[in-house]
Amino acid sequence: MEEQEPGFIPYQGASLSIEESEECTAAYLAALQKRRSVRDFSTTEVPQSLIENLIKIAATAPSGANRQPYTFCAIRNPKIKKKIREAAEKEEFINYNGRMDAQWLNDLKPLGTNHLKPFLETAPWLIVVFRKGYDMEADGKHQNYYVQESVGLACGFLLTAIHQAGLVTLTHTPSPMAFLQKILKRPENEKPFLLLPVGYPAKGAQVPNLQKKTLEELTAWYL
Ligand code: IYR
Repeated sequence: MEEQEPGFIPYQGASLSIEESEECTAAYLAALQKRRSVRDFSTTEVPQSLIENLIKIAATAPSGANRQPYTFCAIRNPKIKKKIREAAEKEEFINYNGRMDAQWLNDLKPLGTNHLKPFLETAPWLIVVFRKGYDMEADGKHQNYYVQESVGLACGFLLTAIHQAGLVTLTHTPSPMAFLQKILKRPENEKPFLLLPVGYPAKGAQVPNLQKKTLEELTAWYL
């Protein structure tokens, strides 16, 4: 039997043949190529148990020193959603009317967005991800590491999980987002990172016809 280091356990990831890996990655690629940011939500309910699984999946992501420097606020309460929509639209109005420069506005044209964000009320759930620069513990502040990277990775896992669950979302960052901290009464060590409406797509939902970069554009090989 192999010697067990104290504090270590055997790695339990799947062991696949090359063929199985090829098949798996091809299937996963085909699935994720269908992922799109959707702004048109159905009001169909999504059970809390599903949201719980999505958050658990997000929390499997690696993080600096495994400190998981985030809080996921899952909001179904219509009054809170309304408050968030009103505050977000206020900021977005300023964004679209002076805060974003001409090039930015031009880059957004294909997306067909404006300051109105009805999805913040129609989507059955909003998940607001907060990043924690530090944790408050009984004996004071405890620092976190690579916070932006760690929270970004968890959000990436969350996005793929949402897609794989047959749900849709949209990475919404109604900058500045400080109002989220106030509305959700989050402590001083939590700063808003990302707002994700989560639900089913509306019947006939449409998305802009965008293309992803090719492998050649994205890759430099060193063989
Ligand atoms: N936050 C605004 C504008 C916006 C900015 C980017 I960068 C996008 O990729 C999409 C939108 C909004 O949500 O409308």
